[in-house]
Amino acid sequence: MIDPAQPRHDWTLAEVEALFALPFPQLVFQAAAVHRRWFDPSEVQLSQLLSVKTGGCAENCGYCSQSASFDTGLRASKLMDPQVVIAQAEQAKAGGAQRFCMGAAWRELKDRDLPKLAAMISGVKALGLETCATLGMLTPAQAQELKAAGLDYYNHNLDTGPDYYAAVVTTRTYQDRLDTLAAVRDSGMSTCCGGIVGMGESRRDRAGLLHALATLPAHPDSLPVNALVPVAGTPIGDKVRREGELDGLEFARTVAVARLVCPRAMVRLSAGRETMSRELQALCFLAGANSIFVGGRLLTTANPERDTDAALFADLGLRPMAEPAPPARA
Ligand code: SAM
Ligand code: DTB
Ligand code: SF4
Repeated sequence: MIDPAQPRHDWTLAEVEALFALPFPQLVFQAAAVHRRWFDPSEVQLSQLLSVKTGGCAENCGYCSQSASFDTGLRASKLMDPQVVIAQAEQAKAGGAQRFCMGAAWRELKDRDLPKLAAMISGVKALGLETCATLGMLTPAQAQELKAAGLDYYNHNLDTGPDYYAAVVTTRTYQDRLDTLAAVRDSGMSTCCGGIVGMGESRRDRAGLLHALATLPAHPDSLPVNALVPVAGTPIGDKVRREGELDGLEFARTVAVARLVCPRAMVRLSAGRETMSRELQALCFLAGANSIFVGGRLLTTANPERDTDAALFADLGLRPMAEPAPPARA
């Protein structure tokens, strides 16, 4: 008999769409059951972000405040000094973060920046934090150097389903993203890969994204589900501000399907929590989300303050994950 909680890599798009089409209570019940099979559902992994190089990015991702193609009023800045980053990581750790994620608004990593990044990464790791970075496209050699510097996770999102991708970004291909993910996997680093929901895509596109993730050679160890933060001045942000945001129930469905198709991944309730009700967040935790970003800032936009999340956790009986689970290569 097929065990629905065992990781599979042979999902068909039709099967993923069928999960989306389940009656909502049935979908959430199934996802909650699978969640319990692999994790303690009261535990949530806590990551904190820092933008170590902001703005002026050469890519044209239609949702992004940091693309040089759009006027979002954001001030670009240079790569931060490692000591400044390490000091911020220390504060993040003192505030309860378990993983520290350094983000740079780059199309691809340049070799000349590697020494500074290596100093940053090894300094953050020496604090006893898990390390993560998101620096754009990587070559296999660069992935190996980052791994050698002490990088545990690399974040690189597929962002949306393959059919909607060209409506989001035209300066790189889906295959470019898949190639970087392969370089990360081959280096032995853990992968953090997910996407954005609420960019005007169809349910089939959301299923397409989760199908692409579930049929990778290895499931993502961490799977961020971002709710679009509609940034004024970006084409997708402006369109969503005019036409309305995605229904919360559909967002919760996406979280539940992510849990079902990648059962051992840390499913992260990522961007968009600042404007999400406590009730919707609770529903997402029930539907299998078990990771969040903490601290009042994501990269360039707001996130709930620490005490707001502490109150939510107290009211829901949730607690930070005791020992971050070892990456589950499924
Ligand atoms: N430049 C690198 C890259 O794109 O891979 C790393 C940084 S980029 C900001 C990381 C991810 O943040 C994107 O892939 C996207 O999924 C997410 N993101 C960016 N802007 C967002 C927004 N306005 N709302 C939701 N998610 C967003
Ligand atoms: C991910 O999937 N979400 C994070 C992280 N990976 C790098 C970024 C969210 C960014 C939200 C918009 C901003 O703050 O600029
Ligand atoms: Fe650049 Fe990343 Fe923003 Fe795209 S999402 S414009 S690659 S910073």
